[in-house]
Amino acid sequence: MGMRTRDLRKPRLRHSVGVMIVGAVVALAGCAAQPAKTQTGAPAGGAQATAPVASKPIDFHTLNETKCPSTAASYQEWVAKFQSYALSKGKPDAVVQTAFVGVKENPEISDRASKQPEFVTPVWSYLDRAVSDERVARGQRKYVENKGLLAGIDHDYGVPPEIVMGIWGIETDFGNNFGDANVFEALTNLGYRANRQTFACTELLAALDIVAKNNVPASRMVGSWAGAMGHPQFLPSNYLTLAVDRDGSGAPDLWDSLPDALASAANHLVDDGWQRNLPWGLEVKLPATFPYGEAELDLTQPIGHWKQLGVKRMDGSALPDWPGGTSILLLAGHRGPAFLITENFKVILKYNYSTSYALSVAHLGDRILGGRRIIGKWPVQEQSLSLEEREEVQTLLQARGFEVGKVDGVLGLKSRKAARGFQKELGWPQDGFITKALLEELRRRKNV
Ligand SMILES: [Ca+2]
Repeated sequence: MGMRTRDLRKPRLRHSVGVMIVGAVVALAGCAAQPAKTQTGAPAGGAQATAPVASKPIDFHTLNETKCPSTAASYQEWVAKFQSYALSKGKPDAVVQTAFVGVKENPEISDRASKQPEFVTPVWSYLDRAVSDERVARGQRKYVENKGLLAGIDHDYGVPPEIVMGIWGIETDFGNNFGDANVFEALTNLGYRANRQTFACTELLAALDIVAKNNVPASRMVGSWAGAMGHPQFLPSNYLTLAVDRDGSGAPDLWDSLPDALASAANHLVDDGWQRNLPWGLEVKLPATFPYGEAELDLTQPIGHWKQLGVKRMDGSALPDWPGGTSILLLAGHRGPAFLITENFKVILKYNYSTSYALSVAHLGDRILGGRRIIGKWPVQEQSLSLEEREEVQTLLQARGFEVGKVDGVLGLKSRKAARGFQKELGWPQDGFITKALLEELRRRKNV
């Protein structure tokens, strides 16, 4: 998959390789969005005391790989095969040799990448953690410290300080936590065991290009277990195409230069279509008669449409006159908060395709700049569905003739549409929110 051609339905594989759930409940996508996370991996070339599998490096010069390796008998063999492949792609021998010195097998990385979560984190729990009061306060301090830089980025890129701060805060807690996995180790483990060979090979080749350009030494390229690096959590391919050298040192430095890191994040958004002077959206009040079937990410309308339906700002005043397509977003059904979102919200989604992520970025930024808390009440009493139950919902919807796509426990657009169809049969509000109560109705009507 070309990293620059994507649509909204295609996950970008930034953080949670293999697991992207969008909708009522969303997996914690950004590793840095989980304050209690444990980082895996160690810098290449570091202490090797805990290598779980003792195997000798294989001399890749003896191999003749011309394709991204799909299988290997061992982790070391996968690495050697990849190195041989990289040579065939014209990467310099010395770079291919040194970049992988000390990388070791890390089953935790591949386990995290290939597992479906048993329970997905509800959006309200995600927000509580991602936009904690502590993080807002920290963000406000960081904002004051970097006000000049942020104003300059706003001027040059049209991405306002609150959005840059939101991305920075959610991705890495303002640089507090950008992961300590060496990118070569992280990606080789994904390639070897996590069934993400194409992704791993593409990004490893890009990582070698970064080293070959003498931009960054391989050992300094650290980030998340999924290969996302530095303050803005860029994949190596993002670095090559989107990272900018704002401090004039001669190369983009996403680890130790805030001007480079934050301008690169803004540049990434601009590349995805960020529009100057267009807010991400705002929380809104829906009228009791609102047709909930119209509240979906892929249904866009000019703002006048929502005005006509009686949608208002939370204080009861009229909606602003924003240009372009807008959508109504309900992340927890008709009882939860509602948001009017613009095309710029969808640009944030391209940075990391999770609606909980994008709302956290937007809300954290607003809070840092003095905006208020979300007013609507989340339905916190709703229990999360287990993986088995999510698959059961999909199977039962399918049995009733609704199209859900793959039965995989991922409740995306198709599953929500199917749920709406069933809600219509029941005479329920068609919000597409898949709850325990919906599952119970499906079970009850199994043979009807
Ligand atoms: Ca620089």
